[in-house]
Amino acid sequence: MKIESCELFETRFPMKAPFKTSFGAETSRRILLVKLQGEGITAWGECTASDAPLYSYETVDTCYYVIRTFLLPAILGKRFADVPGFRRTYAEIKGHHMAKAALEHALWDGLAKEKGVSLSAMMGGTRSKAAAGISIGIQESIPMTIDVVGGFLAQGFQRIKLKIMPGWDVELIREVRRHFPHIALTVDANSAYTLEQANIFRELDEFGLLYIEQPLAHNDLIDHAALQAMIKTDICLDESIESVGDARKAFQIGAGRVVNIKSGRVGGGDESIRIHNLAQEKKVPVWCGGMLETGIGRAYNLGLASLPNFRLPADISPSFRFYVDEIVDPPLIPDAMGEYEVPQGVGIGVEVQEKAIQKRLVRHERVAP
Ligand code: OSB
Ligand code: MG
Repeated sequence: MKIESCELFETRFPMKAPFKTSFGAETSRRILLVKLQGEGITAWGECTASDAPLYSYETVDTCYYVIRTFLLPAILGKRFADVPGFRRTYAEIKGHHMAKAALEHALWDGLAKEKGVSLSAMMGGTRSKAAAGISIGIQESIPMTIDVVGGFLAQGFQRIKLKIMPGWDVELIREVRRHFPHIALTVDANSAYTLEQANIFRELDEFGLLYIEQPLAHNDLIDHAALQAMIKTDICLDESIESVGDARKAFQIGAGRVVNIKSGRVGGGDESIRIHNLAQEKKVPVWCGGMLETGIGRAYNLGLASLPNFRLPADISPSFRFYVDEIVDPPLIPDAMGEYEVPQGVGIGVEVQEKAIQKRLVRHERVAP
């Protein structure tokens, strides 16, 4: 695909209810969308950065800046036959994975459209369905959490993930487990604890969790290894894995036994596949995480989640759960068994509704060489 122009759409989508994690609550979500065009092809990517640098150091504004100032000058006007060639043009730029991934995701969509295949086929996907799990933010009370969990189970979600933080952990999980003794249950601390609090994870050990996601800081691989040696439950790494190199080191020292792959966090689909393949070789299951994406990002995630070693349910809920606006057609919705059909149309397999994006537009720019 030849990159003849890039449009940046900075949007703000109101959320139906706040999504609260150990690092804060979001009540609306600023989302940066990118559109690449060339030789009759239109391709879309979604940036997974948030408003504030709480999940990682990247933000909507740092991504906008890095894309506009450094990445677009490297790629505009050039033709790319594959993703590795695209990545090489900006390989010297350190970090800023979410900024890079927004463009790289769009290139995957564009190349798949050029070849006339689905994103799933182009990435090496082998499944036509992906299991849906759900991530539940911190609620006001334990009884409210139990109601919310019951509601999502009734909708078919195959795995429940509860956000935890100090003071909202052992009691919560004890009660949820008492109500739902047999469900696939996980927790996500988003880095809220330190190794000194290992006793909390020893207590959580008794509840048969599928895994404990990112208990310690994003840069504490060694402490994760120490914690993993102290507890029975598998640790799943999210924030700690920013590259295949991080995954190699984590596996080498036993810092975790499961990986949450978020393509934005690792710089895109190419790096996601490398992590997927290494994990498969090491017999480590992976699953596809989420960053409250719109239908564009969720469609992309479904393509990725169709690869063979994505063996655990994904954090992919339908966009109507968070947003009043739907920006893709058809909307992506799991069936009553908690399974998504992996889109089989060309590229991301959904039609982007630009009018719906216009409604929530904050800033727009078209850049051409
Ligand atoms: O840690 O997995 C996380 C959302 C925003 C930031 C971090 C995380 C999340 C989620 C995913 O839990 C929720 C979703 O996209 O459905
Ligand atoms: Mg997480």
